[in-house]
Amino acid sequence: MLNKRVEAELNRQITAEGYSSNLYLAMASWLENAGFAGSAAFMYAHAEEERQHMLKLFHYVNEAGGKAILGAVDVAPAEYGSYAALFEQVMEHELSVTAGIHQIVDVAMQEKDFTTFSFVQWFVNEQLEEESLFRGILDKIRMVGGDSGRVFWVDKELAGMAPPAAAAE
Ligand code: OFO
Repeated sequence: MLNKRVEAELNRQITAEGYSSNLYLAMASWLENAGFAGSAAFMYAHAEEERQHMLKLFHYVNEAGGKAILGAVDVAPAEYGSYAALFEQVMEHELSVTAGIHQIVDVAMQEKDFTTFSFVQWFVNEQLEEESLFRGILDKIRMVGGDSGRVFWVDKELAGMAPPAAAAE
């Protein structure tokens, strides 16, 4: 049986990953409307990836003898101000997701739930990768000083980072 405190943490994270997916979908829409096709494709793909994170947790909770529940997912903002401001918000968001993952690790340790502790290491590593990915994108944006013309160069770079199917649409 899954420890109740651990189960509550995992379900909280399921909802958080659901919000990540919503947020990146909303950001993809903003980017597409602003003419940043490459970044929009990248964000559409990333929204899908967040949904996969949500499902990975969802299946684990049920497999471990708990009950997976997707809670109410907040509506993501429709406005982001500027290309640079949007990616600043992504970074901030990923840092909050990392904190949520670390909280699961902490509670799993407290409850001596070594199975969940082991399972959640995948997410610990994934967050390291995501933070590094978005920090790299922010560095590029800062390099061009947020200049609207030159920011399209960053957009082209992101087009190359989106999976082919997303970039083709
Ligand atoms: Fe689920 O990794 Fe980003 O949020």
